[in-house]
Amino acid sequence: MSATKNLNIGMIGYGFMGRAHSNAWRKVTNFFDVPYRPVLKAACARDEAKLKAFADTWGYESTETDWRKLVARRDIDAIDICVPNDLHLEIAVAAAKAGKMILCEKPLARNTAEGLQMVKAVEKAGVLNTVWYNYRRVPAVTLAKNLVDQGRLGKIFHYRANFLQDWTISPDLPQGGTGLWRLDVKAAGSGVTGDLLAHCIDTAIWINGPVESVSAMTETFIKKRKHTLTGKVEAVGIDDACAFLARFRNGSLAIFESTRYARGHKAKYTFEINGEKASIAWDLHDLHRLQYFDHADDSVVRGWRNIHVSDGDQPYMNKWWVPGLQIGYEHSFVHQVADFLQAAAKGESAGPTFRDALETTRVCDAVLASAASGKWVTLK
Ligand code: SOE
Repeated sequence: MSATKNLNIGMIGYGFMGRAHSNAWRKVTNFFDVPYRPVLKAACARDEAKLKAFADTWGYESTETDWRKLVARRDIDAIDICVPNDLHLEIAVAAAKAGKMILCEKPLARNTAEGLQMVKAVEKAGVLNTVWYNYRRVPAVTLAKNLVDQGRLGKIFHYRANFLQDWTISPDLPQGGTGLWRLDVKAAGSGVTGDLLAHCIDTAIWINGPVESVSAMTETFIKKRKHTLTGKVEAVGIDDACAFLARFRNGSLAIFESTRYARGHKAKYTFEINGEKASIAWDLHDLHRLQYFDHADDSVVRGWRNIHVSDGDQPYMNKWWVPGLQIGYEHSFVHQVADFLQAAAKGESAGPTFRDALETTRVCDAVLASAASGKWVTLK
């Protein structure tokens, strides 16, 4: 299959994710045999000067300062939403009504009610959609999923995940505005639960199946921060840290922890899965490696294998360099674009779809409800 048709991209937002996604759109045809050639047609944001610089850097053909105008443009096929969470709903619903394909940055929405409206909008309009839970497409993580699906771990007993950071420890850090909207509950919806645990939950559901019930605790260590937009010191509404226990439908027990107060950790996402026959472990700081312990190994050499995921037989790796040469974080986004384009040619959405991602948001809401009530919450 070769890229015979253009797919015109309208990018909304130019922050960290705007860059990660733009890079993926640009790179994909250099490495993957995809049915569409993405064209960076227009970039959209409010700050005209910054937008112009972003558009020039990444090679966007045009700019818009009003997302409604971008969504209304007939020459745009797909809308890529890279703005704070409080704008996801309105943009996605408008884009769906305009018949655009939609790629939405995670988390899908601030809460289940918003997410449900987004799911209904894309399903009613019949538009292709996906949510950028990029870690699914780190080759070592995809390999973990494949090993579990092949039954190599047997019955799963335990799932354990962490996402640790330390960037909000200073009480002088304001909340709100560019770069700091994640600290403002109105813009973000929640703190580490929606921002970081959502990644862990997405991966966990994908690999280990549905979550049945959760019991959580949260803490807001810094209760008041100056708000960048109002200039006033305001109450902090986000969870700075969250830990929860979960039961999965397959009978396994799980423990999840996330914080922005783990001094020394910048983006320490790890998970470990223990099954009857084998265990696997992964660490974002060593993202190209998968740790694997197989109880069936001869006992004299049995032990944890440190798999360097760079062989052509391993997920996505035959598209990159030669065995032994690893890839990194940005490639997970390239993989999502490649899968999205392949699926689009068949008239399908690439996972996680809005509906898949809604499940993660439902678990996040259950976690926050449990932390508020101090009780176990069952997901219906
Ligand atoms: C927060 O610091 C953040 O950038 C998240 O928003 C991303 O989703 C995560 O991948 C890295 O950390």
